Amino acid sequence: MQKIIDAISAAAVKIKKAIEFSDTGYSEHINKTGDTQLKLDIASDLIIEEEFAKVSSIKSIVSEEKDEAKLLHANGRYIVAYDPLDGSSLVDVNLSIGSIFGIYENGTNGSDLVCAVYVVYGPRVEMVATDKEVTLFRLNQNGKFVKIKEIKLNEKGKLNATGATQKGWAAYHKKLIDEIFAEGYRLRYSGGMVPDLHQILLKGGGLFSYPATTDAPKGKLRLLFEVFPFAFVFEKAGGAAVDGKKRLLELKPLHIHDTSPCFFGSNTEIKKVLNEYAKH
Ligand code: P6P
Repeated sequence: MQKIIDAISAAAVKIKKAIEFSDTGYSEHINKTGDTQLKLDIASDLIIEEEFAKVSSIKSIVSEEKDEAKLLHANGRYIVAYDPLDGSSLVDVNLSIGSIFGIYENGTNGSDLVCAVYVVYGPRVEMVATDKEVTLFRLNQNGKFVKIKEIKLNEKGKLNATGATQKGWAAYHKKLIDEIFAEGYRLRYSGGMVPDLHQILLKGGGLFSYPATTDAPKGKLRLLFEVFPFAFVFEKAGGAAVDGKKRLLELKPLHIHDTSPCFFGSNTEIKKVLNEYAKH
C-alpha cells in the first residue's frame, strides 16, 4: 500500500507543475461521462498511469478519463480507481482542484475499498491518506509530503456545501437545505468536490450534498473514483456518508462509471438528511 501512496505523491508533484505551466485548453476528446477532456485531464491521467505502472501490486486501474479498466500487472493485488484531475475546468479561474484515488481489493464495490487518498492543488498542495486513520500531509519546499496531523470531524459542524442546479432539486431537498441554513450554517461551495470536502473536514464538519435532480436522477458524482473514496474518508474521520437512504459504501455499482446521489458530513447533519429522505 505504501508504494501506491508513494506513487501518488510522485504523480502529484508532476501534476502540480502541469497545472501551473501547461496548456489548459480543451482537447477534441469526450470521456465516458460526456465531459470534453481538457489537455490537462489527459496529461494528469498519463502522469498517474506512468507512476502506477511501476508498482507491481497494482493489478488494474480505472480512470475517469478511460472508457474501460486497464490491466497493469496480472499478479497484482489491488485495483486503483481514480479521478486524475477533478474539477479541472476550475483551473481557468484559478480555483483549487484535486485528484482522488480509491484502492480496492477483490472487487470494486464500496465494501472492497481498503484505502482512500486525495490530493488538493491549492495555495498549498496537500494530501489526505486514509486506511485506519485520516492523515493530512503537506508538500514541503523539497518536494516531499510531510505529515501534519490526523483529521477528526466534530459531531456537528457549521458549513453547508450545496451541490447541483437548485432548479432541479426535489422540493423536500430544498426544504432540508433551507432548514440547515436557517440554523445559521454558512454556504461554502466552489464547484470543486475535493476542496469543498477538504474544507468541511478541516473546519470541523458540516454537510456536502450532491442530490438526485430532475436532470440527473442518479446524481452526477462517480461512485468508484469520487463518491466511495470520500465516503471512506468521512466515515474514518468519525462522520457519515449516505445516498439519502443508506451508507454509500454498501452500494454495488454495475458499471465503472456509475454515479449516485451523495451526502457527506458530520453525524448530526447526516441524521437530518436520513430523517427527511425517509419521508419520500
Ligand atoms: P455542479 C466537478 O466537475 C465535479 O465533478 C465535482 O468536483 C463538483 O462537486 C461537481 O462536479 C460540481 O457540479 O453541477 O455543482 O457544477
